[in-house]
Amino acid sequence: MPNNALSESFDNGTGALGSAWNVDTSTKGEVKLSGGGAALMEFASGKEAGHGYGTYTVTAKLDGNQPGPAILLWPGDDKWPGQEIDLAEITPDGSGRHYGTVHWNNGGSDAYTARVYDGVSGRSFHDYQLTWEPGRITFRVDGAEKGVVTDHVPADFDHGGMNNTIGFLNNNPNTSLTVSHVDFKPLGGGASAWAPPAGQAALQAAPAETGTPVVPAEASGPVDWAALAAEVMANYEATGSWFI
Ligand SMILES: [Ca+2]
Repeated sequence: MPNNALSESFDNGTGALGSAWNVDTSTKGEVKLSGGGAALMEFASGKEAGHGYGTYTVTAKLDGNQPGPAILLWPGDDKWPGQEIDLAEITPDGSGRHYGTVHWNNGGSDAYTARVYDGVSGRSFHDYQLTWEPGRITFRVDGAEKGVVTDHVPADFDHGGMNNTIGFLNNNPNTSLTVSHVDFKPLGGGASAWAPPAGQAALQAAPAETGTPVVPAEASGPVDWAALAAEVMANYEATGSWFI
């Protein structure tokens, strides 16, 4: 599968994202994931599935101040621990802060580095953006740079590595994730023609800054999607299908 551009407005249900579980499509133009287990994802059918180098922009609203919602790029081969890259999750410290991560398989164990999106509040729509290019992943929110990762950046399928599929999860009854648009432009494909609708994600005049790496205090517990990913894998191994 080529590294195709994607623009999904959710005007027709879950649209281009083919694997859905407990997704509320009752509001035209958006999808909502809430409750203890909901997921929406492109099919992770192999290393060439999904997308590679380029810019991913997701207009979404995260509600809650506990881990639960995730905007993520799941490994194309559906194997975890592995090449998971997350555009947005909520920190486990009760602050309601959002952060992005780059995961890798460290000899069979999950390892990751995170960047906290300082100054970003939940309960309103933001444009969460990730640019994946050779040796560098840049996180932005509403156009403002929030962090850069240059270690453990994977190569995409076209460059000898693996692509990732776009996905959304929510696994906490106290949180929810509402997504109104997904846009992907391959690297070198030119500027995005799509602009967020007024009122959904007003650009914020936040200063550009580099996010703070999350250090072992947050790495000591089951932060992130380890438990969920294990469940995903158990289900996948049992049924051959991706679901939580
Ligand atoms: Ca929409």
